[in-house]
Amino acid sequence: MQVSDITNSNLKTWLQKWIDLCEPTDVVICDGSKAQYDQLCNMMVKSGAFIKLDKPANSYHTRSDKTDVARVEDRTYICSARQEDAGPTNHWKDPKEMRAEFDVLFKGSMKGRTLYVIPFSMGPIESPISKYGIEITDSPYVVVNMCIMTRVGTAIIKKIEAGAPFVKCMHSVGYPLDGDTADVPWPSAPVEKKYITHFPEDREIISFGSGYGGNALLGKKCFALRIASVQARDEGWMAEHMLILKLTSPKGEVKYVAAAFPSACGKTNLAMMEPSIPGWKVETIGDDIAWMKFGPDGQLYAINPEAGFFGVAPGTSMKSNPNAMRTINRGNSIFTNTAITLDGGVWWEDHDDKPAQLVDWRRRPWTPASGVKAAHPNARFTTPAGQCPVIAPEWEDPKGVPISAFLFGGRRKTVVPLVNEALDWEHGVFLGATMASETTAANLAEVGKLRFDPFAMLPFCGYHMGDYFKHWLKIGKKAGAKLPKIFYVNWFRRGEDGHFLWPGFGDNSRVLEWVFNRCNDAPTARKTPIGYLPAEGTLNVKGLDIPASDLKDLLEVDVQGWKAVVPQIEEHFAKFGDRLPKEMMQQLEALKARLG
Ligand code: GTP
Ligand code: SPV
Ligand code: MN
Repeated sequence: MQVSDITNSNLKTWLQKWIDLCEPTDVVICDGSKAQYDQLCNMMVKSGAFIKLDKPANSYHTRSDKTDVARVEDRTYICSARQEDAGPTNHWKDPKEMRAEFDVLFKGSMKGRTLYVIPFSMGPIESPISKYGIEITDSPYVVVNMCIMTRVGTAIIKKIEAGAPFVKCMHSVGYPLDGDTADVPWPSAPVEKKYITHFPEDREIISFGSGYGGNALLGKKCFALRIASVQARDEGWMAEHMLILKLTSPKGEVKYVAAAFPSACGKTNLAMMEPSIPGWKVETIGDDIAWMKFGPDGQLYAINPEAGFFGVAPGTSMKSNPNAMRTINRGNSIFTNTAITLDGGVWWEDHDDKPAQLVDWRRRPWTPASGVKAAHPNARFTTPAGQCPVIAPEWEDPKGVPISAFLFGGRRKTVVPLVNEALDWEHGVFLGATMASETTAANLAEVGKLRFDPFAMLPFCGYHMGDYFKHWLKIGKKAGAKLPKIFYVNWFRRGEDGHFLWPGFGDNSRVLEWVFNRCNDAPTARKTPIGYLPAEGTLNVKGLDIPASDLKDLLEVDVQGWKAVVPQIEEHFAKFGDRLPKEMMQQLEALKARLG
């Protein structure tokens, strides 16, 4: 298929505009076929951008430029027509000025390169919850990753020709091959030239200068969260930074749970966990993003808009996440910024193997004595969701799965208990709005700093966060809605000596069991000033080797600690001015009163 075969004038005009501006040598429309995927991978092996691994099968390794290793929140903009619509938590640029700047930046930006057109669907092509996009990119790395992460195919162009709307996604690594410029294994632009921009009114994304992850795979955070959150607000549904899991009890009863944790805070791990408690089963629907709409029965139905996992590699092992290891060991995966072993495999910190020698992500020889990390902390694997051994059979069901519970959580060394159930929906929205977490390597900035990250959406909400809280409240008021119960969890509480109080990973099934029972109205909770906590002896700790004092700390309400948090919440809420829903201040006042 060629651009000249396209008849939809909206699509054709948009494509031709960028082709004319970027001046690529070639234009290729991607068809999502295995033959095209293999051909692009082989091409990158020849150019030195990819290394074909000996294991897993049909897998590749690549290393980014050392400056292009994570999302760049400081270079991410919401270019809404009015600045106030981007809100206090987003960077904003005037859309006209931004587009004018892009006319300069993109001029000739693809010289010497191929421009790829990627037609993709977020969600199963025929699902009423799914949406389509077209990504233009000059990065073959982006093409092959999009082929794993989304559903790529020319069938989407047919849908658009038949009138389906689509999100315009424009991407260039910003490294033209003009004059004598030689290509490099990972082309990108310096950080001050990087722009990850969103035009919410136009349902359009323009990204320049980075080839990494969410900066470049535009179906993921840019579309499925920032643009989709605006569409969801306008159309009455939800686009959330949430995993979706299927939980089956020993009696065979099924519930679906969605959980919002910030980047690198445990979504992939929880989504495919192996329960440590007998008889319980966890299966995966999605590990990063949930799109949810009300069904006729008043339930919220969720789909995973993605088709693959772009997971954090460091920390992943047979001990922490065996099902992720099994997924990637089935092959067909891409490893970015991990280390490689001398026998053609991959390695990262806390991997099961203990090699004596490696090549690190910076291409340097590495031994355990090197004193540096062999893999970048935000090294990632890209792997097809369909080959996860515990993927739920219904993971591609076009109608989605009914959600019984939402979990919110993050990394909190202190104060926040292991699990806490909201008193009601509005209190649950308050818990989401006041979520805070220690920052991780998923963003290019300081790691380990506590920041408010409402609903794990701080970097991903495409509009004013105060209006986003309002949207959550509105969802709770829908007539006839059967709302999920809301819980707040924290796997990352530490003791004074720094050790994790909770073993986490498979033992998080113990918390899921409590959540499951609470969804069936089990009388296993005690009411506290912050919400419902497990009543004495109702959290299943059978077979768990945990000091009684750690368990006590995990399940106690730290009243003094919460009182100290109140002024921080006040300061956090003040940012939203008159767009903060009054219910949030009422919730804060009620919390203060309950704390005494
Ligand atoms: P994104 O893909 O960035 O959105 O991240 P994610 O939320 O999917 O995080 P992921 O599951 O990849 O976990 C990130 C890190 O947290 C890994 O290094 C894990 O080992 C660690 N982690 C996950 N679950 C737990 C847990 O229950 N306890 C502890 N202590 N660490 C955990
Ligand atoms: C995240 O940072 O939340 C991710 C990785 O899931 S990225 O795709 O780079 O956004
Ligand atoms: Mn994520």
